[in-house]
Parts: sequence; structure tokens; C-alpha cells
Amino acid sequence: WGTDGHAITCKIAQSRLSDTAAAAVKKLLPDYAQNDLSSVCSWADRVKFYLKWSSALHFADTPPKLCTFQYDRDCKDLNGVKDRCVVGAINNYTTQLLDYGKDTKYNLTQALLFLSHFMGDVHQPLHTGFTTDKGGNLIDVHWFTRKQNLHHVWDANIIETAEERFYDTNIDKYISAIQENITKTWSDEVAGWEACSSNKTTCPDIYASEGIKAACQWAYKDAPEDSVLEDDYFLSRLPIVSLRLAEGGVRLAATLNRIFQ
Ligand code: DCM
Ligand code: DCM
Ligand code: DCM
Ligand code: ZN
Ligand code: ZN
Repeated sequence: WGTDGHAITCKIAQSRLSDTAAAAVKKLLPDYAQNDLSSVCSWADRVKFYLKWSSALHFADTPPKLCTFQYDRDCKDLNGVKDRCVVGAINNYTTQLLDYGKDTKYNLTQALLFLSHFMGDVHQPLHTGFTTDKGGNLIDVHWFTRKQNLHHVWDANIIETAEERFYDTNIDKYISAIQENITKTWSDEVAGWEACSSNKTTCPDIYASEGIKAACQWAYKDAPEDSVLEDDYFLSRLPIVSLRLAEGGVRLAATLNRIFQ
């Protein structure tokens, strides 16, 4: 996601933290964040240019057309490096944060900022897109009249167009609308989003598997090279974007609540 997508997931997440998790997050956040997780939710994007090893941790590309994610195939030993994808990164930073309150070799402030960012990214369907088109980056389209690539449409354009058209260009109004959906439209599903198999602290394999399925069903569908994407595409995909932002926020909170319980 772009800065708005990340700010949205982190705002939703911080509003759902238990008292214990909220206190730990407050302690770990840098002072300049003023206890606002969303203000540093895009930190991982600003540092990838000099922390070069981190740039591969924002996504988990999958083989074309299969529409499945498999850790051993898509993350485990990529180019001879272990866990080099967003799913591995979520597992690793979750494990680091479990050291909270102990003597640790890890920088837990960085671990919190990375985990909060990558939990958003794993929910962007094209961050689990195909290796062959770099998650849609190599697919040139038009977003209404503007030249764009399909990855950027999903990172930013759908969200920005929605904010302009429906929410007075006000991100807080869009966040409120998603929060209302969480408590009403999706209320029966939230416990399922939060759940994690066999006492695990976080379940990013599930989040990535859903992601590539959504990429095949919604992002790639009817969006080939040189297509013009306008109202038909925008209005049918916006509910998917809102759902993925909601799931990312709910699961970041659930993961942090399990880490710091
Ligand atoms: N890595 C990490 N935290 C660090 C350093 C590295 O999570 N402080 C991850 C990024 C790569 C893997 O470890 O997935 C190997 O990194 P490197 O390229 O530095 O060997
Ligand atoms: N950071 C950290 N430990 C440090 C320095 C920085 O964990 N010694 C993290 C927390 C800060 C971020 O990195 O939010 C640095 O942010 P910036 O690049 O905006 O200074
Ligand atoms: N990206 C991706 N898959 C790739 C390469 C990049 O999902 N194989 C993502 C990471 C960024 C965006 O696409 O969100 C743009 O990448 P970059 O800044 O590396 O061009
Ligand atoms: Zn992206
Ligand atoms: Zn990212």
C-alpha cells in the first residue's frame, strides 16, 4: 500500500489493542510518533533505499496463474536466502517482539514498525502477485485518463479516488466508514480473521493465500496491459480494498494482543 493504506491499517489496529498491548506499543514507539502508530506505519518504505535487504520483505510473489501461496516454494529459500518475503518477515518480527520485557539483542522499536507495515502489505492483493509481472508493476494501464501501472492502482489510486469521491478527501472519514463496516457488515467474520491455527501468534500464510486469490479474482481480472480502468473497475474493486484494509488492521491488533498478552 501507499501511505494512506498503511495509515488506515495502523489506525484501525491501534484502536483495537488490549490495555497491555497498548502500553507496550506506547513504550516502543519513538517519541516523535506521539503514541500514534499510524504516523510511522510507512517508515519501512522510507528506509528500504538504504536498508537494502529490507526491500524484498514487502511482498511475496507467486508463480503465474496458480493463484496459490506456498511458503516453501515462494519464500523459504528464495535465491538461496531464507525467509526473504513478507510472510517470513511477519514471522521473524513477531518472534523478535516476543522478547519484549526480556534482555534482547533485537531492536524492538524497529521490529514493531516493520511488523505493522508488513501486516498491511501482505493484505494488498498484488503484494502476493505473479513473479512474471512483479506483482502488476510491469502491467501498464490507464487509471481513468492517467497512465499508471496496475500495482500502483492497488497501492494508491483506488484508495485516493474513493477518498476524493466519497469522503471529502478526508482519510479519517474513510477510516470511520471501514470501522463501521467492521462492527456491522463484517461483524460475524471478525473472529475468523483474528483466529490463528494451533496456538500460533500470527498466521501470515493464510493472509498471503487469501491475497493471491483476491489478486486473481479481482486485481488481474479484466485489467490486461493497455486496458483503461474506470468506474466499472473502481466501483467493483473498492469493496475488496476496504475489506483487505479492515482485515489487515484487525489482524495487526490481534497479533500484537497475542504478542503482549
Ligand atoms: N533480516 C532481518 N533483520 C535484520 C537483518 C536481516 O529480518 N536486521 C532479514 C532480511 C533477509 C534475511 O534476514 O530476509 C537475510 O538478510 P541479509 O540480506 O542481511 O543477509
Ligand atoms: N530506530 C530505532 N533505533 C534507533 C534509531 C531509529 O529503532 N537507534 C527506529 C525508530 C525510528 C526509526 O528507526 O522510528 C528512525 O526513523 P527516522 O528514519 O525517521 O529517523
Ligand atoms: N513489488 C512487488 N513485487 C515485486 C516488486 C515490487 O509487489 N516483484 C512492490 C513493492 C512496492 C511496489 O511493488 O510496493 C513498487 O516496487 P519498487 O519500489 O521496488 O518499484
Ligand atoms: Zn506496493
Ligand atoms: Zn511496503
